[in-house]
Amino acid sequence: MIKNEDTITAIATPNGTGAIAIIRISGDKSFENADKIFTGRIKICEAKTHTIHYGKILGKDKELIDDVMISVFIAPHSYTGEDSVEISAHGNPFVAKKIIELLVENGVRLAEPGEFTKRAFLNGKLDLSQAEAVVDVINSSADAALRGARNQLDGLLSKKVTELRTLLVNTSSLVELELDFAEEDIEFVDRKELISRIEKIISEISLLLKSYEFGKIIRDGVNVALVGKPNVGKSSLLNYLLKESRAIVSEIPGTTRDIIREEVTIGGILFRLFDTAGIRPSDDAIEKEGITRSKEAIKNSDLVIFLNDVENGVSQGMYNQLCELTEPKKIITVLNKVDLSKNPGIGADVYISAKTGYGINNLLEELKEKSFGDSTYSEKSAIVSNVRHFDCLRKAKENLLKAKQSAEQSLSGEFVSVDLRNAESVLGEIIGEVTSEDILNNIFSKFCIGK
Ligand SMILES: Nc1nc2c(ncn2[C@@H]2O[C@H](COP(=O)(O)OP(=O)(O)OP(=O)(O)O)[C@@H](O)[C@H]2O)c(=O)[nH]1
Ligand SMILES: [Mg+2]
Repeated sequence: MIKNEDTITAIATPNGTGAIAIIRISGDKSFENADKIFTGRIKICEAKTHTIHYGKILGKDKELIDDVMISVFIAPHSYTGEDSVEISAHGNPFVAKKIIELLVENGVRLAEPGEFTKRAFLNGKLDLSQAEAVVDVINSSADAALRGARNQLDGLLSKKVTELRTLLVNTSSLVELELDFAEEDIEFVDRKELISRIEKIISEISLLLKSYEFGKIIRDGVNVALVGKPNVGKSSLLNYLLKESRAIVSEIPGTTRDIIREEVTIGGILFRLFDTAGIRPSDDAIEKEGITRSKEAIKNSDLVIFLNDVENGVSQGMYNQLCELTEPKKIITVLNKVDLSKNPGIGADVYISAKTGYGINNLLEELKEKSFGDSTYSEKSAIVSNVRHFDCLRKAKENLLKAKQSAEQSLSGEFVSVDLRNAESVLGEIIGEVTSEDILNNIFSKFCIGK
C-alpha cells in the first residue's frame, strides 16, 4: 500500500438537504480522528471492519452536533484501500459542514477532487481506466451509458489492454533476445511469424478504435437537430417524441424562434433533440437570429432530421443548403403530415404523421441505425468511450505500423523492438501501468469532491 501522510475528509453526498449526508474519512488516522469527535458504545479504533455504530458527534464544548451512524472499513478492505470511515449524519449541509470543521480542527485535511479514487488507484484497488469509469457511472443518465461505464468499471477494457500488452511483451522479448545473440546469427522468431503477430495486435487495436464511435454515443448521447421550412411540423414532432406539449405549435409559419433543447431516451440511448426555427428568407430581426441559430445547431449535431410536409414535398433546394452545413450521411429526410394525403410523394427516407404517430417507429429505427452505423456492440466486449484511451490506442497502432514496416524491410531487430516497446508503453498509459503525475492530476481533477 502507498503510504499517504495525510488523513483526508470530504462530504460524499450532494450539497443540499436530504435524508442523510455522508462524510468520508480515509487514511492512517481515520479511526483515531473519528474517536476524537464521536461518542458511542465502543471506540471506533476497536471496531471490527464492515461494522456500523450508532453514537453522537460532540463539538468543542461537548455540545451535541448530531447523532450519527459510523461505518468502519479496515485497510485494505475499503474503497481507497486505507483505513476509512463513513459518517452518516442527518442530511443538513450545515450539520455536515460542522462535522467536517471539527475533523479539520483535529488535523484531518480536506480532500481534493477525486482524491479518494486516486488513492484507490495508487493502492491498486482499481486501474486507471476503471477509476475513470467511476465518473462515467456517476454521470450516466441512460441505460446504455450506464452499461458502458459498468463494462469499463468491471475491467473489460483493462483486461483487453492487458492481454494486448502481454502479446507485445512476448513479441518484443523474442526480438530482443535475438539482438543479444546477434553475433551468433540466431533467429528466434521468423520474420513472417513476427509480422503476423504484429498484424494480429494491430487488428485487435483497430477493433477497439472502431468501438469508440459507439462508445462515444452510449456515453455522451446523440445530438439531433429538427430542421426544415416553417410549418412543416418540427415542433409537433418534438412534442410527439417527448409525449408532452413542450413547444408551441401553431398553423402560423415562423412559430418557433429560439432553439428548444430536450432529452429523450430511445432504446436505452440518450437523444438530445433540438427543435429549431423554420428556415426561410426573412426580414424579421428576431426570426433572422433564430434562423442563424438553427444553422449553428445543424453544424453541431450528430444527426439532422430534415422535415418536410406533404403539401410542399421534399425541398431539394433546402436539402442542398443542408449539405453545405453538414455531411449528407447525417441527414434523415422525412415527409410529415401523411395523414393529409393518400399519395404523399417520393424522395424521403421516412414518412410520418406527427399528428397520428404514423411512421414514428420507423423514424426511431432510422435514428438508431444512423447513430450506430455498422458498429456492433455486445455486453461482453470491451468498448472505448474515453478520448484519452482512444488517443493511446491510436498512438499504439502508429507504433505497431512502424514496427511492422521495419520487420517487412528486414531492418535490424532494434528498429522493430523500439516501436514495439513504445506501443506497449502507450497501452500501459490506459490502465495506468505507465503514468505521470500530470496525467493523474488531469484525470482526477475532473472528479467531484468526496469521490
Ligand atoms: N394534419 C397534420 N397536421 C400537422 C402534422 N404535424 C404538424 N401539423 C400542423 O402543422 C402546423 C405547424 O406545426 P408546427 O409543429 O408548429 O410546425 P413547425 O415546423 O414547428 O413550424 P415553425 O416553428 O413555424 O417553423 C400546426 O398547425 C400543426 O398542428 C401532421 O402530422 N398532420
Ligand atoms: Mg416550431
